[in-house]
Amino acid sequence: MENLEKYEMCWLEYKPLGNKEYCKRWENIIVLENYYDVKPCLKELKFFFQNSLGLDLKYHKNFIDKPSLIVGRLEKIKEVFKPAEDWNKLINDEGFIIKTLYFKENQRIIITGKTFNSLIYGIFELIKRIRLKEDLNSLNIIENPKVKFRMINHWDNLDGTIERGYAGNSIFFKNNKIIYSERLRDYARLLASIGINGIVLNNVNVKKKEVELIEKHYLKKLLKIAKLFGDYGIKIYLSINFASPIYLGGLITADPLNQDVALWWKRKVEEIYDIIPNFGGFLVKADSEFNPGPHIYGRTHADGANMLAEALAPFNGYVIWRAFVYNCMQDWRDTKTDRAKAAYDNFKPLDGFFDDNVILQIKYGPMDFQVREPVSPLFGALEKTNQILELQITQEYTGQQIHLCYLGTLWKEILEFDTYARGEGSKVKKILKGEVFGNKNNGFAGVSNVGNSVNWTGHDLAQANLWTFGKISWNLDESLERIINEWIKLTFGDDKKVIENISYMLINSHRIYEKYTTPLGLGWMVNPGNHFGPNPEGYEYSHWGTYHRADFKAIGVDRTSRGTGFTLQYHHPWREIFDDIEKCPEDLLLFFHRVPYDFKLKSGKILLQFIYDSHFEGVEEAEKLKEKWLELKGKIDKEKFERVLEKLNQQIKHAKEWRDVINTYFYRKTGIPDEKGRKIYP
Ligand code: GCV
Repeated sequence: MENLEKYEMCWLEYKPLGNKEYCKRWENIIVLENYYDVKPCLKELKFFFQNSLGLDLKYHKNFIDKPSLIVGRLEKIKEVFKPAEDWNKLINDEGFIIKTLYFKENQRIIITGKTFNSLIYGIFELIKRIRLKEDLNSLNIIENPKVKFRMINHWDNLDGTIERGYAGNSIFFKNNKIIYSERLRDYARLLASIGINGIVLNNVNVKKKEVELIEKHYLKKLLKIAKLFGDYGIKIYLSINFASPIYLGGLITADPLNQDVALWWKRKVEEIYDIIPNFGGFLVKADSEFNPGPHIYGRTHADGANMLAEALAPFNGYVIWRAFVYNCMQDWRDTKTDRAKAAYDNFKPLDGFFDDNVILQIKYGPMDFQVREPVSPLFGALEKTNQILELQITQEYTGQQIHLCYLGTLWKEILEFDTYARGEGSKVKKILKGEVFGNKNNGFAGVSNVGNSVNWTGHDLAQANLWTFGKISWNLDESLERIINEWIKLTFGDDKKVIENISYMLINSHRIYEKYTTPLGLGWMVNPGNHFGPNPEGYEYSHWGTYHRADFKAIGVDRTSRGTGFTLQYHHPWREIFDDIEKCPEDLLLFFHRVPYDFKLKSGKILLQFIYDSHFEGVEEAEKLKEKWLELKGKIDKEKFERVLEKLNQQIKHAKEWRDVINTYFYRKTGIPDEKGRKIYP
């Protein structure tokens, strides 16, 4: 087993707590299950008791006449205790119950649920509650995850690099080999503690060596990883190359309707499950950014996905098919072609044609994880298709884990977006919960921000993004205040000032980043390729386009019904709202409209002045983030404090660069000076 570098444990750092005496009465645990079936949870609890409480957890197979914790699935609990209400009805398959009760002459804390996953989540919850110093005498917790799929997507390559990774190299792969290390167990613990139940190990761009990951020699190695994650209730999935029958099978086609191709996949899937019985399924990026797919054979995405789904169905496996499909070589000078329309145009006509074990994975916006985009119109358009909301935890366009950019605020807005698909109240979160269209195989996928750096995420505060992703995937209605508060307490302790200042920093950071980079829904303006740093006319795939089409008079893309027609993909009243320059939410103005620089905004400012002001304010507010952090000196572990400070310094420097480059660009384009007379040239 390879030993990786030293690393910390994020929110699972079990530091000594002062409440040993209080917890001592809970050091006995009655385990109603076969020890090996619940070993990971028991080890977790034991480890926590030792490290944080200085207590030795004592296991018992039989009842004891002492206060005790009792762990077991509902079917086992029933043998020893009959609750007044039917607990079965209170929870779903992965839900759990933690209750403090008095029976058989002693106080007991029962941790139960229907499955082993429930017990894992229950144990982590109990540990959390003890660490948050909650009253153990009156626990009455009933928790159910609201969606079935809570997944992390790694964009890790076999050589150890990570596409859009900003926290070191892969913890799974190195030099075309699979790494098996204790660090993986710790990663599984971190993920299980936030309710994650699926992980895609490799990049969606499946090129070169990665195609081979579904070959026997790799599968055998992956088995160990699948077992390890399986211990924590997490299934592993793999991204596949749609043309694998050609690359690996020697066939001359990958046409999904060709019988040999279907048979090849059937055999391949049988082989996979033979080696890895708890395999989750495939993630597929097809017909996008040079990845092969069914289009080349004149077939649809449904043809492609269903062919794979049929092979996976006997094993309860899933095909997760990405909706991020667009023609990256499209000509941006053609004002009718619009990348924003692509996902809807590709997938809306296929609604109802996908098999039950196919899930469409849809990026939150119609473009590509920009700092702000409208919510993809596909949410609300697909009534008969299972859906996964894809969020990007890794900060590709949001500061690459050098800038502090907490994404929970943005994600909450996305979940609260009302699609009006079935009238008012058809929010994205309700669609995912299956409350609007009734699809149950829904969920979340978060593109991982984790690598082998000491703190896992590069920026210490970027851990909050991973934590929040798990928390909102579990409970889409959870308040951000609670999510943030708990994370800070578990990671940095419960000092009032620490909580106050870090909360401030997290809650405001996305808005601040947006202000000094690309406000008003502009997006992009980054260097092509690495997507970092300002480049107002940076355009990905050619030299003649810009994403915003700025000239000396106006900026923005007319995506209204009079322009590219993108607004028509939304339901009423969004269509009309987005269509109308006066009604369109200002933070998306330039996404939907082409606007002259002297257009008056609601504040009375002209557009250009808003852009100038926004960039100046953004920098000032980034400086304030640093002040807030400096106030915590002495209250935060020294190494962490210095690490974050270093990042904040870089952020401020870089924010100034953004401010100067963007403001100068507009000044040069328009010749309109800043009305406040501030220096625009760097
Ligand atoms: C993994 C964007 C990113 C790519 C990423 C792609 C995707 O284009 O820049 O790095 O590829 O999205 O989500 O497939």
